[in-house]
Amino acid sequence: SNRTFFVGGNWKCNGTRESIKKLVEELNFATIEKDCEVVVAPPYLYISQVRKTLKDEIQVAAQNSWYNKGGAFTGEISPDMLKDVGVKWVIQGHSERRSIIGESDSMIAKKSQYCLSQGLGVMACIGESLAERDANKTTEVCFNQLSGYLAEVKDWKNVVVAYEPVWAIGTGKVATPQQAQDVHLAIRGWLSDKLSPEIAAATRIIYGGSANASNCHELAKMPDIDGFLVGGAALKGPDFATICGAC
Ligand code: G2H
Repeated sequence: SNRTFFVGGNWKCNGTRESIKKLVEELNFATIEKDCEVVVAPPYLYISQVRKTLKDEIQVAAQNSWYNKGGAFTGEISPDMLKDVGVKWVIQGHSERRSIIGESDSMIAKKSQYCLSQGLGVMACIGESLAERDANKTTEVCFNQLSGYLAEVKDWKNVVVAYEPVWAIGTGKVATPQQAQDVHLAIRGWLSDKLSPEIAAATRIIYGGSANASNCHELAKMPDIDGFLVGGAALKGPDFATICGAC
């Protein structure tokens, strides 16, 4: 396809100044393919450290945001602040935030829309649980979550859809290339129906859930898999670089 391969590293709530210094050194040392867009998402606290030390060809993302300008919102970080420290992307709607923190579709959509309105890109996460898959509700669940975004998001140009089946997240149980491809194709069909065939053809749909340096190549061969959102394997520089090279 003519979609630029996209790989995000989601560091989740991991790291120390010292371990992150080492990871940045590994990433700076790695060769990043020219035709791959690479983004890493450190915990908020370490974003500035990473942006100051990481080479420019790797972009920095946040794992969450507040959904408006700053103000009297104790404990929150506004997208305006993220931009101020050089952040270009924000992960929204990760299943850990949906299920553990209790974020709703509408909250996620509002955050996404505000980030987009400020010129930040959004990695819009969706994905079904094991019970939902077993009940043959995979596409229904994904389409419902996409509809949540659609309620607020007007311009999808800076949106990357991240399909992350919950049963594959951090479990070592990766989706098979065909399982992932089937859902990615369905998502592209939904984008075509609800937005336009042009937007569907241009939107990157990336896979997340136990993607690693050994399974990435088979997954990346599938026509509708345009990259990865990587958790555990993104904490190891050489493994992450291998995944970026799978384009
Ligand atoms: C899915 C993924 C990154 P992991 O959450 O977003 O994590 O690769 O550890 O399954």
